[in-house]
Amino acid sequence: MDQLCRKNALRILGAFAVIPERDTDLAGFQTLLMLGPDEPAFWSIFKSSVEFQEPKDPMDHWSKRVIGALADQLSGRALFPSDGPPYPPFFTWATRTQRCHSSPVNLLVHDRAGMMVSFRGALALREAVALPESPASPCLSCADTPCLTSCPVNALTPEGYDVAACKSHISSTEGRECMQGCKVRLACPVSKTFGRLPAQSEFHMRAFVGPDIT
Ligand code: B12
Repeated sequence: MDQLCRKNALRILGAFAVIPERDTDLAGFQTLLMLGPDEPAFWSIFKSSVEFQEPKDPMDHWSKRVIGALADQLSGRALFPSDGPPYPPFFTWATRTQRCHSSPVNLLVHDRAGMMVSFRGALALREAVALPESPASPCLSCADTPCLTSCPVNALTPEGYDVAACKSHISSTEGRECMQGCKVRLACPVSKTFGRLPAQSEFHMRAFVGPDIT
């Protein structure tokens, strides 16, 4: 399964066993796999795809084609974070894999991707899959907690996320550097080893801010 995902520049970032009484939207499936980009290979594969040329939501369209095909091949079902509102609960699902945890500023942190974790989709499988033990949250051994002090406008705090303050700063000249990737997410010691390319981070930040930025 991992090989199949990696051929498509995706990695299994975690999985959990479906609980029928709780996961009523996943009736008939036993396992949920959560898929994210295989860095740094992902960006060059995406850039050479037909979807990259599309003017709107090219990465979501790429994800639907590639993860949709994987689901067909495995007789499973593909689910996408952008399908909403209402959105499928990717944040909660991520924590259920026990490989993602809520960081001190709420954003997710993953054992290998750190706070740069993101999902391209999830695959619901009909069969039960043996799941490995999960490592503890990297935040438990993080002495400096740079995520708490790295946002220039203090938009990400334990109390929540000030979306307006974040957007207004990164749209201004002073906020240029944030366009290369959120400083909070990049400050996470685990994120530093993940290999996400600045060009890919900029692509996401542009999508987040919207078209009003030059
Ligand atoms: C709406 C949304 C946003 C909104 C609102 C966020 C907010 N105020 O909470 C906006 C547009 C602002 C946003 C921004 C970003 N988001 Co967002 N977002 C979502 C989305 C589509 C839906 C969340 C939701 O409402 N779910 C519905 C509820 C019912 O489900 P839930 O998952 O159980 O809800 C939990 C979360 O909302 C969580 N939560 C609580 N506080 C916060 C704070 C933040 C900042 C986030 C992200 C989540 C979060 O608590 C809820 C209960 O457990 C999810 C994808 C998804 N389908 O879940 C991505 C998602 C949470 N976002 C993600 C990302 C990557 C981002 C950005 C970093 C994008 C970027 N620039 O690259 C930015 C953050 C800004 C920055 N500094 O870089 C990632 C997770 C990243 C992480 N490490 O945690 C997700 C999972 C999408 C993905 N494809 O992987 N996002």
